[in-house]
Amino acid sequence: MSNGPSRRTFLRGAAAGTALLAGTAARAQTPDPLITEVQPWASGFGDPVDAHPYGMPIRFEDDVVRRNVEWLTADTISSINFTPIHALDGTITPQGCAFERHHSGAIELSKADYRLMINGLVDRPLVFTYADLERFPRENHVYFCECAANSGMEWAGAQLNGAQFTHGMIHNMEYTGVPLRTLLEEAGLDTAGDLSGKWVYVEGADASSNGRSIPMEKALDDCLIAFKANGEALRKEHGYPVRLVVPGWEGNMWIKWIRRIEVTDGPMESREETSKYTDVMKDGSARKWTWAMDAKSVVTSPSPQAPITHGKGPLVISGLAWSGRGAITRVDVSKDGGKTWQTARLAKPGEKMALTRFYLDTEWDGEQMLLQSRAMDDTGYVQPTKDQLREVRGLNSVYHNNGIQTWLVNASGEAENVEVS
Ligand SMILES: Nc1nc2c(c(=O)[nH]1)N[C@H]1C(S)=C(S)[C@@H](COP(=O)(O)O)O[C@H]1N2
Ligand SMILES: [Mo]
Repeated sequence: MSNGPSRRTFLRGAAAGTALLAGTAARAQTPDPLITEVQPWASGFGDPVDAHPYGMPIRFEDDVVRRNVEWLTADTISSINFTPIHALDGTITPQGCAFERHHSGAIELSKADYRLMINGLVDRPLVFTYADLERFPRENHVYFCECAANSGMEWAGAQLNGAQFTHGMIHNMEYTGVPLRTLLEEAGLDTAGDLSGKWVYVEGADASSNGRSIPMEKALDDCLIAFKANGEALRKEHGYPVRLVVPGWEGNMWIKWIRRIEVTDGPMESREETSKYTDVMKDGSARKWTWAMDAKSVVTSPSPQAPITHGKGPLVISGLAWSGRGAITRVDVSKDGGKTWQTARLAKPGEKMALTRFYLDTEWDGEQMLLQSRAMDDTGYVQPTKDQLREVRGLNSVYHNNGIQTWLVNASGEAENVEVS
């Protein structure tokens, strides 16, 4: 966690009013018009307060947007786009740039038309309106949602050139909602009784329905029927007006536009949990359930879409780490492809099943780097290398790739997706 002597020099330099970084603007001999001349923004009025009833990012941030990869899916209806994680900081993902994954497009469903049914093995099958849901005690929690296919294109080798594309099927929001447990109890489920072998089957109101089975233990533990994210209503694309939040578990189970919860005697074995979202292993067999997302991390800057542009000297290396099994306790960063490691600084102590921001405040001597990050969680789990994963999983997997990512940063500060073995 030590920043070394150069960081102190840097701060002393700042206090003395000299250039922060070697050789640039502050040392220029010619006067800087941005300092010496009155600028247009200081000689007229800005926008009135009612110019933007709902604010959008300033136009200079136009490139901080979701992007899709055209060849990945046949069309943009059953498709995916990616969060611009290379351009964000902190941990909360603004809804407007949080990745989307739909199997039959994002539907428009109003609060007035919204209904949620609980049926199956309950004493009192119930149908809730949106207004009904608002009358149950609410909770707030920050959780990440990661699609099981995140990094799925990288199994056979480095493929997509950017953290947005290799790791951007993730978002992290503060959800407001009612515990699923509360609603199941309202429907008369005896949560103190013997529920062994019981499951819930959850489905959405869209044409795909995206039905999934969830074991009762998880359903009663921490699942949320959520209607707000980051303080405001969910966006249409994230399931407005109500979605299911399944902390730490693969994004596919986070049913959007949730319309029905059936208590069952066993898993439904739906399409989304049989032909999809299962893992092909090295020997060709398929592993049935892989729900929790194992600990993972990625350096978001520098990275292919966020090169170093400032030359030698102080460099902030930053990234994200998360674990579906608990809280991140430590992240190490390597500049030499995993030969040596330094422990990064966590911006805040890791929170359970939420993104953790890490920083390595360092010096760059202009040398080539093979940048990696390695996450550890409070179960003692250490993020594996891609080769360690492949020993178990082979090359034909799609989902659940949490291997260590490598960026080759060259002498001009540009970065590229590579692999080391
Ligand atoms: N009803 C419904 N729920 C759904 C989906 C869907 O297509 N329909 N896609 C799932 C998948 S595969 C993922 S990864 C997450 C993505 O959530 P997001 O669109 O908010 O990022 O929603 C899940 N819930
Ligand atoms: Mo997904």
